[in-house]
Amino acid sequence: DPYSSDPKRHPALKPASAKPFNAECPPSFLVESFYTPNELFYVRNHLPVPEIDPENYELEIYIEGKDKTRVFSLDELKKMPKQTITATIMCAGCRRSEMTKVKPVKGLNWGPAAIGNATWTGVPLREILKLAGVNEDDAKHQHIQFEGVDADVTGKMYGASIPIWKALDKRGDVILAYEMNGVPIPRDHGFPIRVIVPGVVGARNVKWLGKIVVAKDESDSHWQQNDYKGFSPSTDWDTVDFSKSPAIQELPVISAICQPGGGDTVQVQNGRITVKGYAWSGGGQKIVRVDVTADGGKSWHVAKFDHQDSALPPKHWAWTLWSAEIPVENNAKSVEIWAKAVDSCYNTQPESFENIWNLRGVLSNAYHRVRVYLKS
Ligand code: MTE
Ligand code: MO
Repeated sequence: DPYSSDPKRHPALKPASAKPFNAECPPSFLVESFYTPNELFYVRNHLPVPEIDPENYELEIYIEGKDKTRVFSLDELKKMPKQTITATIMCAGCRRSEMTKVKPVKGLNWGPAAIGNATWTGVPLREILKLAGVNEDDAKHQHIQFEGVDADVTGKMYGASIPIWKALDKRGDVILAYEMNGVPIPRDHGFPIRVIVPGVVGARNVKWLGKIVVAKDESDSHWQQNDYKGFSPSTDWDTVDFSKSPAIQELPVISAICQPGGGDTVQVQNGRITVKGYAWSGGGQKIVRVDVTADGGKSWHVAKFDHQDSALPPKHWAWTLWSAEIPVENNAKSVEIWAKAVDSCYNTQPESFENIWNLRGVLSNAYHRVRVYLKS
């Protein structure tokens, strides 16, 4: 069993798949802390968790067109000037289970908790690239490819890439992280080194980083080329052409109600119920407003921000935790609560899933709707 040396997980992580391990915590836990505890942070593994001896760890950097590779040990990386950022990481398939209700899609049945927020400490990628000899003005290099050391039975490694501007721009804040929330990155999240590409879909945040290639082209990995792309609702498995859609990088704005959960019974106090959730947008955009309704949009209530990072867009990488006290109709037995967020580009969420449905169930960011029962 290639998964026999996978780490032990917290019992609150309910597996969507056991081998490889994929799991999220109950959504209500997410709003308990701005920094998601490491042991509750969702896990999305495509392959077995590799066993890496930090003493012998090596990160290889290869620049296409040069005949030498540069190698860094973990010690060397840790001795370099470090940077800490707060960044939310989200899987492209977060909230896929709602899109599936329109029509089945292929993918793990994620709820709203395939997302987490943490501090990440490490070396800025651009410093490493400069040391390795990357020339910013050399137009023949357009992408930075990342390769994990996790491999399938044929020896193929997990891989992804990002455009080179994101890696070289000081404002991009891409780091080779060795700490998550102040401790060495746990094995499930990429020990000993993981690239953090803030504002960009989880899939490009490659864990167990083994190799970086400065290249003309995008990564040719399955996950860059034939997965993690969006399509029209009319595209089906007979007509899909993965080469025609760009790989997802920056994610669109999303929000979710985490407390109460769907089907919960809620105490009404002074004619109101309390609702809590998160909101986040990709590309370093900040959340500027969250609207909540309990009457199908006849009246919208602006949520209060319980925790928001002070960083300005387009460097606002962390989620916003919000809450709202919403009036409910007298003697109503149940209500449906909706939430939608607005980011600093004034982008907002689509109303329903019908017109954003796609065969992989990614970018599933329609209004979040939760039906709850009321107790007076
Ligand atoms: N990196 C490697 N090496 N192998 C993987 O399977 N999964 C990716 C990304 N990096 C993956 C990877 C995907 S799809 C996501 S959503 C995030 O890691 C999940 O990160 P997490 O498990 O730390 O939450
Ligand atoms: Mo993902």
